[in-house]
Amino acid sequence: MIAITREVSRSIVHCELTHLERTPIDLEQARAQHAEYESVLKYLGLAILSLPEEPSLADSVFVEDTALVLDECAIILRPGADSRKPETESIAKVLAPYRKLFYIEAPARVDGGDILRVGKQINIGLSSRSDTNAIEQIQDFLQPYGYEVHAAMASGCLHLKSAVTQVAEDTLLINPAWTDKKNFARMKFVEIDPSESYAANALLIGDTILYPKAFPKTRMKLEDAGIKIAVVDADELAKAEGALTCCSLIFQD
Ligand code: CIR
Repeated sequence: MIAITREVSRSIVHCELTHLERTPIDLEQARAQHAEYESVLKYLGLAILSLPEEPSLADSVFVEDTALVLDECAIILRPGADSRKPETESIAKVLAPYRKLFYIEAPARVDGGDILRVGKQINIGLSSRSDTNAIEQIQDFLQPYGYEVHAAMASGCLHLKSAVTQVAEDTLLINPAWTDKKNFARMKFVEIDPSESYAANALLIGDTILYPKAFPKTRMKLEDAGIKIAVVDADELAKAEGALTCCSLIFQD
């Protein structure tokens, strides 16, 4: 398995913010935490394809928003924020040797953070960054490969994956205030602790999740559910509204 990552941009202080107030971000600390994230991925057996910094693209560390990579193909997305649209060009070049590429055409918009794949089910959040035009294009691209593509409600948060992520083959971690369990038939759920609103974003690799240090109460619930956890400190990029799934694109080489 390969994980594409990208060094934190020196312009991260100018990142897009939707639900958070701007607070100072320590670049060195953000880079150190990002390096720790890459080491944990490496420890879990992934090969890291680490891309150089994009000095003028503030949010470019959040590579997840630029593409959807599946076993059969990859879709180059069209991020909802204008400042982020140029991020896709270099990612398309990196993915081209590995996958047949499809491209979301303007004016459709979709961020990878809104796309939750569970097996052959692709759930896409209708957030402020993603629209139904993009969902229709993704449906057309993926129908020949047997994927079912559905819209899912997400409100009060930046992306669908701020509200729900997969933590085991049959289990989702969910913040029910931001999305509805009814979107996800046949799955079991672990609910976040209500005092930890941002706790629903975990990154599943094999049978282990990477999980932020910042949410100990929800972590206890995950441990009680028998989930294996590798804890990482992700506080600095959380100030840019980034979580753990956002910082990589993971696929089978
Ligand atoms: C943005 O607003 O686009 C960035 N500051 C954060 C993006 C986080 N990405 C993600 O959750 N997939």
